[in-house]
Amino acid sequence: MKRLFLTLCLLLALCGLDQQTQPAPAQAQTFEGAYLVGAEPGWVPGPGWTDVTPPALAALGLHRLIAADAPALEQSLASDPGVRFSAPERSIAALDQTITPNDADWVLQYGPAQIQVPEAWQLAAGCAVSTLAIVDSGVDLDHPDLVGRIWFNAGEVGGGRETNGLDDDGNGYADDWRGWDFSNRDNDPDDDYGHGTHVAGIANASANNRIGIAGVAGAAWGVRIMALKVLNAIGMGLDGNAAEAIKYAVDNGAQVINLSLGDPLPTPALEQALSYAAEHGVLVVAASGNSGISGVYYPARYETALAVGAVTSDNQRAYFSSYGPELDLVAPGVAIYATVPGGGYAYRSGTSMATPHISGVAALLARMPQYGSARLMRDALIHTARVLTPVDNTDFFGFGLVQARDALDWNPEGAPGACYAAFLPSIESR
Ligand SMILES: [Ca+2]
Ligand SMILES: [Ca+2]
Ligand SMILES: [Ca+2]
Ligand SMILES: [Ca+2]
Repeated sequence: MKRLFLTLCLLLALCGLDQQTQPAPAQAQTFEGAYLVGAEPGWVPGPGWTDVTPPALAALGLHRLIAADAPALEQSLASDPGVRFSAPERSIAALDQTITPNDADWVLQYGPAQIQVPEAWQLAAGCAVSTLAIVDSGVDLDHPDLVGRIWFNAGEVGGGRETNGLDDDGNGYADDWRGWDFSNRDNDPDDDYGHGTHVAGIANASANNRIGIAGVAGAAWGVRIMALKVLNAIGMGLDGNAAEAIKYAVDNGAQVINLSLGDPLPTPALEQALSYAAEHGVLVVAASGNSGISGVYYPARYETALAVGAVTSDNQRAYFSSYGPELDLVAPGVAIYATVPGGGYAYRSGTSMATPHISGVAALLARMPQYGSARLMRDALIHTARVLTPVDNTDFFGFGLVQARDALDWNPEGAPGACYAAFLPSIESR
């Protein structure tokens, strides 16, 4: 039998570039409790009111009035013949559908805003659950920004089933209550290398929990990471194990699979596994490679994968991003700040980091009934991408930069956007 045990090279990660900074917001002057009055020319307010009208408002025939006990004085305005109307000054809100999460390090994250993620969160509240499989070096399951975003296997949880040595749900794996380690053949897919934890955080770290970062899908209730370890403590693995992990993900309910790994050579085992995923409606999102030259890596290169390249914060191709006609989309992948094992955070760069920006959006799509298949998710992502193609560089950018909000809003079948009405109750202003 022909041996197909190719070694998968990790699409790694240069790190530690410059930190991004943002100016502090200006302190606004407030007029809470003020009244706005429209009055005849030459009108002056009665006793008890202080007129704080700026010239531009006065030119509109308006007065801004404040008083220590304004409600008690309101009647005097209503009965004043020189007053055409009066009303308490009201608050108005921006209508750009942007949510600013309260995570401490949000200011260090340029990626989500670059691909419309805050706008998308308003569309993606309240929907069904979805599961995103991270086939990688494992995940730090105890990381404070990931705990609560991890998938558990209901058939292996409770009553001691986690540790009884039995395959309680009959899926072929004993005690696989929180994913599986295909690299060491055990039930603990913890991350001893650090790559998978970073990828998982980009896609789905808890948003709006005040700490660390906000993952792309991290503000949406019910998005879970299935931790499947196939890369070992030095970031290497076997394509047979990765194929097995993909089969596991499909069979155990994942709708989206993130593959931030690959190799320049074809891998028929992964091609077969990707076909299995496609047949079952599961979307596979894969990194294009970090060679910096033409030639998309496998398995991203297969038609059954959505191949993802990396761009900078200026939407330029990252110098390392492998390109070619098979490239489908691009996403931010340079100096990405995200979770690392041990509860920390770090910067990393790579097409590995671009890929979970898109698998995270796909995990949001997967929760909406109108995107119930890999084909529809793929079409939504591709047809709404922002074209980044000056002249004829489609090989660099594929269909362009993923746009989370537009993808969620694409709605190809004309079915109702079932999740629009529900706003995210966990989001609060800073
Ligand atoms: Ca089992
Ligand atoms: Ca068990
Ligand atoms: Ca293990
Ligand atoms: Ca967070």
